[in-house]
Amino acid sequence: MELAQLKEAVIAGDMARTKSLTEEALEAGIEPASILNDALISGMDKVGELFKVNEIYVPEVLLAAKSMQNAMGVLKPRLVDSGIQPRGKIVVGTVRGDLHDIGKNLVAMMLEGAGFEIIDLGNDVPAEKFVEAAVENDAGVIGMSALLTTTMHVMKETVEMLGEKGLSDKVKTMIGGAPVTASFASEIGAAGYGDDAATAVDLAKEFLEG
Ligand code: B1M
Repeated sequence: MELAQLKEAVIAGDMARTKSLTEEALEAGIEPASILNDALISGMDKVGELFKVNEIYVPEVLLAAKSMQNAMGVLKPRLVDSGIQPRGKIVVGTVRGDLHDIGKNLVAMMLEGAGFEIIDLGNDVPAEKFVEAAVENDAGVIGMSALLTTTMHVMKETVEMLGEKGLSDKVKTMIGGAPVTASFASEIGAAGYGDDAATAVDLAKEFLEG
């Protein structure tokens, strides 16, 4: 059993094969951490790279992310057993008034694929809920998605609320979604703007790992 085959299965978005190869790898005695890092995460990193340069598109990314999640279902209990720490915690959600969650789900899956622990608040999330969840879970990043120009202001409210509570240094904000821009992010004082899910992963690494 070669981890390279498993990595290829993730990149190809082959859900059934990803799951069965993960089971095989565990049965062959390969360390869960190695399966995670050398096959699954490394496969998703490649997917992120291909996505960034438009060699693959959203449907392929979703399939790869689903495959990764399938494999994580098999791997998670074993990872917990072996005491692997997640890379850091991130609260994600689509802002209040906004029900578009496809992009947010993609970002959440890619972040999970990169080894972060995700607290997904779903959609229609008000500023106070983002802040409360970050405090309760001791998360270092809040990731907000908005697809409507009329809901982007909730991102500003969240950034301001963090500032009022003196949490701006402890909890970084990253924002994204079709109408959101880098200049809007700097205008409202968000720590980062992600044009796509792969950029969101790069930002999270930067925020949580320096
Ligand atoms: Co709606 N919708 N929609 N819609 N919808 C848009 C956004 C719209 C641009 C369509 C249009 O008119 N051309 C328009 C918004 C106009 C505007 O505000 N300027 C619009 C509208 C008007 C509406 C309604 C008001 C329609 C109505 O009822 N009259 C209504 C609003 C409902 C509500 O939210 N309250 C509505 C409803 C819906 C559906 C429910 C039918 C459905 C959503 C289903 C769902 O999400 N579960 C829907 C859809 C599918 C769309 C379009 C067609 C596609 C959105 C999508 O999923 N894209 C959209 C048109 C468009 O964007 N082309 C549209 C794929 C997704 C992977 O991309 O979300 O951009 P995206 O995410 C990307 C990046 O933006 C980035 O990474 C992702 C991957 O690259 N990203 C982040 C996203 N979040 C990020 C967070 C990050 C970092 C990166 O850090 C945390």
